[in-house]
Amino acid sequence: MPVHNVEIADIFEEIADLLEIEGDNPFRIRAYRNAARTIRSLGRDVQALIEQGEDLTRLSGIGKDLAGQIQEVIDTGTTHTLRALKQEIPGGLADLLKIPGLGPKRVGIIYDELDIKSTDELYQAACKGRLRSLKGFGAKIEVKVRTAIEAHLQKKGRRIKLATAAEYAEPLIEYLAQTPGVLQAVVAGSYRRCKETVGDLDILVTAQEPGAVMDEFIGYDEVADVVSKGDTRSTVHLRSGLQVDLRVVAEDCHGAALYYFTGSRAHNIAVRRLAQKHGLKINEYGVFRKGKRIAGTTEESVFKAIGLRFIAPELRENRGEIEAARTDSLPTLVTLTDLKGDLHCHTKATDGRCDLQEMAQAAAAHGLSYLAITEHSKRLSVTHGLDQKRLLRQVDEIDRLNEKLTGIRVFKGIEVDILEDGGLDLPNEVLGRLDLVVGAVHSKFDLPRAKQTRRILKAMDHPHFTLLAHPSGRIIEAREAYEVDMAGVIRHARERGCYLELNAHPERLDLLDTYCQMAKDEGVLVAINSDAHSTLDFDNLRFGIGQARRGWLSKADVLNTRPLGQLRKLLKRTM
Ligand code: DGT
Ligand code: CA
Ligand code: CA
Repeated sequence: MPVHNVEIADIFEEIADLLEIEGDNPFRIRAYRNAARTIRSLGRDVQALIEQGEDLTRLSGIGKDLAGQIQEVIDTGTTHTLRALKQEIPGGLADLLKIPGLGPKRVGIIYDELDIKSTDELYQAACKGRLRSLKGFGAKIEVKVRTAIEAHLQKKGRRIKLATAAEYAEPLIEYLAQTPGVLQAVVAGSYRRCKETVGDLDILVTAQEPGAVMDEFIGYDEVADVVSKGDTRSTVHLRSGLQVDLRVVAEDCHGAALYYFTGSRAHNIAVRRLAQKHGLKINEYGVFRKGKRIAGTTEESVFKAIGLRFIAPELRENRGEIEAARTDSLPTLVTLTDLKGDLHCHTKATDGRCDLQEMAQAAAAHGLSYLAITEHSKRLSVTHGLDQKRLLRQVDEIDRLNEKLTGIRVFKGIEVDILEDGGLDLPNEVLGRLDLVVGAVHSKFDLPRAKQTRRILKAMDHPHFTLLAHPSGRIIEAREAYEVDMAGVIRHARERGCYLELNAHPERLDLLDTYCQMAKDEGVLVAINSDAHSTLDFDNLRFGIGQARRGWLSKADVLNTRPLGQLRKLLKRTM
């Protein structure tokens, strides 16, 4: 049975949680968390890598022991470490860690003092006011815990990250496509629109015989339960809990059905209204005039019939795309092959896993002609961030490497911490020797909006500042964006001649789509960067491209679509 990266990452995360409650060695805990993060964000299936004979210890944060545990998960579905921990610690305690305001220390106290072992028990205790008197707690935390649990209870179903959904969708599509009689299998819905998270997978199959496809579908070995099974539509849950909706249509309805099930709902409704104005009816079977079908075999035919240019799926959110399609003013969206380079990555020198040359060659193998090395700066000590001396040593190393390499140019950069007062974590003289300076907020996420905004604007005023990394600071489904006036940040970037990053890491996808649009309107270029920590991470660029397309960006709006010579000029600050 296939084991997915998320499943392995979840196991490591759970081990780390349990170790933390036990008060285990912080380094050991961090090792599990780092490994989980690496695996979660890999562009490829770990299991497939093993089958191809790849050495897992080449991945960021994976040593011999963890590689062995990964193999164990693939072979047995779990690890002995996790089993042992679960015997020691009540299972519900790990869930408590997910509640905002509760770290392992507080969870330990709750368990020791009140014998609370589950979210339910915790909720009851919070409602009765029993938490506030515990050591290290207080009324404020008690309210926070209560409202967090309430919010969690209200949340219907979990959304999953696009990259995680891809891990499930790709093998399933391959499986369905191989079923006899199937002409085509595609994922529609929010997945096709490249939304950063998806609620479920909507799969559309074109086939002559729906019945046979449905039997194959529910027989897929990852299906845990069948919610409904009909002739043309069925719904199942996979083992992970992910819901999959399948529709089977005849070949001549493929376009209309694909269009309908790609959505978004808001887009569909607006288009249907427009069609009605022209005396047309549009549904999942086709476009009709006075009961006569005039289109529906392809999506293109549907658009044509209602007088619209083809709208890329990523734009179908009813945010102006229909009017643009009507007036032929849609942007030509950026594609993966437009990218000429990558301006943000890490090596072994800090928290990356591969050396300079390996990263450069991997970038070249991905068709890139330049790569900026941008290690963390010293303040981010957990990553072994560079101080002045180590950075200058790396600068020399890159100079030597560039003399040797052909086909790829390595730029000297840094991902420098933006300090609380807007200063940068390394002195001017050093930053001035680099090709680019990527500034990033890694601390004090909770500053008030005005202060956070001032901090970032001030960092941009710095003469060597080039690019603002992951501008909102959010981690999808895990950490909210910090409060900041993004419109102000974008305007300031234009005034100062700096750029914004769209970080393609699957957990970030930051710049957000609506801000991409804002940057484009203001004429501020966006750099789509992998933030690679290993040679495999360049695969993540495709998710950055998806997000950029949702943000209406064209090739011209993206900094690193520029060829080397032009890019070099753009990296020079003139303001
Ligand atoms: P999700 O799953 O929450 O990430 O979002 P979607 O957009 O994939 O939504 P989903 O799975 O409920 O439905 C897939 C598509 O099917 C949706 O984007 C548009 C279409 N659709 C579903 N229900 C309706 C409906 O009641 N009216 C219209 N016009 N379209 C619908
Ligand atoms: Ca969906
Ligand atoms: Ca659905």
